[in-house]
Amino acid sequence: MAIERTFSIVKPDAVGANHVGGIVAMLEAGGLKVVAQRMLKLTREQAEAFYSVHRERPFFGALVTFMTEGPVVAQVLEGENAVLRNRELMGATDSRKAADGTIRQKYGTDIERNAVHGSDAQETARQEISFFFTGADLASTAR
Ligand code: 3AN
Repeated sequence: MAIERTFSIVKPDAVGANHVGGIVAMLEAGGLKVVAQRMLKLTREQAEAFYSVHRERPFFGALVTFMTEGPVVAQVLEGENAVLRNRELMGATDSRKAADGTIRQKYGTDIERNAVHGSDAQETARQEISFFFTGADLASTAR
């Protein structure tokens, strides 16, 4: 099994509701290890850049407003098949449709306020990790 890294964000809804610990507990119980983590409040420019793939979508403005309403926790997670494993633990994008036992079902509200972000592929994970973390942040966690 391949040990991978993926990128995760605990979104402002979940940080504001004090669910950071609960979410980290679910990630860890699911086999993922937090190897880097920082809290920050995204600027509008950062949120627009991070979600630039969605720039033309009708929900883009609302998504950026939501992601900047309060602090987020950005994380690098490591484990076997980490990208896919994290997607499984997160559940469906729309919290109303997410399966029982998933993070989005437990801590999210709807398709926008869905508690967590997780990379959708290894290449995206690499890009998203480098958006938020420097080599120095990650150096001490090298295996
Ligand atoms: P995921 O986060 O599950 O990979 P994406 O990449 O399709 O989902 O969407 C990125 C983010 O955009 C979602 N996490 C969600 O917050 C928001 N989003 C996606 N579709 C919608 C929608 N129809 N209305 C509002 N927000 C949406």
